[in-house]
Amino acid sequence: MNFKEQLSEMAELVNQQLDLLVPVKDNKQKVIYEAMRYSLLAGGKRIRPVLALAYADILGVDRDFVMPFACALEMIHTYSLIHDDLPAMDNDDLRRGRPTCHIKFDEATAILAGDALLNKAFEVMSEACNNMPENMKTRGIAMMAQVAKCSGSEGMIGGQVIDLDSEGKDVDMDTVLTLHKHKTGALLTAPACIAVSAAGMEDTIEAEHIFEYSEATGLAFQVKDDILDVEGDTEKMGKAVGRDAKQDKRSMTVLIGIDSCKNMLDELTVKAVKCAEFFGDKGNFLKDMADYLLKRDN
Ligand code: GRG
Repeated sequence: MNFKEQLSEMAELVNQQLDLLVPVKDNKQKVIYEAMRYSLLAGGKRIRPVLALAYADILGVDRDFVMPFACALEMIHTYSLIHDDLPAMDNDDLRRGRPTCHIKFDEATAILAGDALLNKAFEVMSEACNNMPENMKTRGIAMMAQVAKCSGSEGMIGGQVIDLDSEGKDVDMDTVLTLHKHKTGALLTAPACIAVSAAGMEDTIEAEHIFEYSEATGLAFQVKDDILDVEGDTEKMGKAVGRDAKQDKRSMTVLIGIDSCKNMLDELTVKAVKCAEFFGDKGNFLKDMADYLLKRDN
C-alpha cells in the first residue's frame, strides 16, 4: 500500500469511530448532535489522530488502545475550529469546504457544539481508562492528562490568547514562534505524548525521536499554513485565504518573507525525515507524512 492509501485507510478508521462516538439522536436536544456531527464529520484531514496511530505502530502499541484518545484529539481540534470561526474570534464563514457551524446553525448552537465536543472528548477518554486492565489504567490517565495539558492554557488555548493579544501589534519572531508552538504545535505534539505514554516509553531514545519529529512537523505545519494563506486556493483549502493580512496578523510570511518561510519549511522537513529514519523501515510512513505536510495544498 502506498502512503496516500495508508493515510486514507487510517483516516477512514478514525471517521468510523467518530461516527459511532457521536451518533445521530432523536431526543429533545437532537440539534446539538446535528451541529457536532456537522462539523466533526465534515471531512478534515485527520492529521492528529492519524499521527497518534502511526506513532503507536512504530512503538508497538495496539491501535485500539490509542484510538479513543486519537478520536478525542480530533473532537478537541474540531471544537477549536468551531470556536475560532465565531464572530468573537476569527469570524469566518467557510470551514472544511462548507458554511461554518455558526452560519449553518446559529452562534449559540455553535458555542454549545464546541463545548459538547470538548466534553465528549473527556467522556470518551475516561471511559477508555475505565475499560483498561488494572495495570494499564495509570497509562490511560497519563494519556488523558497529556491531552488536557496540550489543549488548555499551557497549550492550544494559551496560543490562541497570545494570538488575540498580538493582533495589530508589531510582535517579534520569538512571540510568533511561542504562539505557534502553543496554538498549533501543542495539538500536533499531543499524538506523540499519547503514543509514548501508551507504550510506557517516556525517557527513551525512541520517545526523544518521536517528540523531535512531532515538534518539527508541528512548526512546519504552521509555516505551511501561513504560506497557504498567501498562495493557497480557497476551493482546495475549504476555508478563506488571505485571513492573516485581513486581520493585520504578523504571520511568519509577514515577518520573514515567503522565501525564508519556504527555506524554513524545507529545513524542518529535513529534520523530521532524519528523526523518522532513526526507526529504519518502520519510519517510512512518518517520512512520507513529513513530505506530504511539506507539499500539501489544503
Ligand atoms: C478557540 C479554543 C480555541 C482555540 C483556537 C487551534 C485554534 C486555536 C484555532 C483553529 C484555527 C487555526 C487557524 C489554527 C491553526 C492550526 C490550523 C492550521 C488548523 C487547521 O488544521 P487542519 O489543517 O484542519 O488539520 P482540518 O480541517 O484538515 O482538520
